[in-house]
Amino acid sequence: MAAIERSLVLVKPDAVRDGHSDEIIGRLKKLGLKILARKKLHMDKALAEKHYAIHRSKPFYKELVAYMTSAPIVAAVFEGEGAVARIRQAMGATDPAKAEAGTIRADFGLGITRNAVHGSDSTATAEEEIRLFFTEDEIKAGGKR
Ligand code: IDP
Ligand code: MG
Repeated sequence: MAAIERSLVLVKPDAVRDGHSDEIIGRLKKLGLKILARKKLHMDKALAEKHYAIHRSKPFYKELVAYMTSAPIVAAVFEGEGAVARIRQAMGATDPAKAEAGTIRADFGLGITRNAVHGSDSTATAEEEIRLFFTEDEIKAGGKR
């Protein structure tokens, strides 16, 4: 049996703008994962730079930070057995053009930067990312669902 894990999911700006947040969050809930907190927010540059710090030296970093701060996103904390890998699988490959049919990125991604969704890539980064976006009180209270 896989361990109980938490993962941070972000619905990216275009997907929020186009009204896909509930569908995307709903697909992840259908995996049997529990949602511990959810809120809509507009990321500022400092938050985006912290969240994507690992990509600071990549050629796409500036564009990525500009994109993620361009309009509101929806952030959510999921919990469940093997949540990190199961969410990554449901998301599909980073490039929507290469994502498997039926995955969130294949269905809603508009390009490699505008790829609809973020999901933590390990349990360690999940905990770091969750702390950037949510206070413990928000998680206990369930945030705004
Ligand atoms: P991931 O989101 O699938 O984990 P990462 O490699 O961690 O992919 O990249 C973080 C984000 O940066 C991606 O979700 C995507 O929005 C953007 N990105 C990644 N690679 C590229 C690229 O080659 N060009 C433009 N944007 C990219
Ligand atoms: Mg990543």
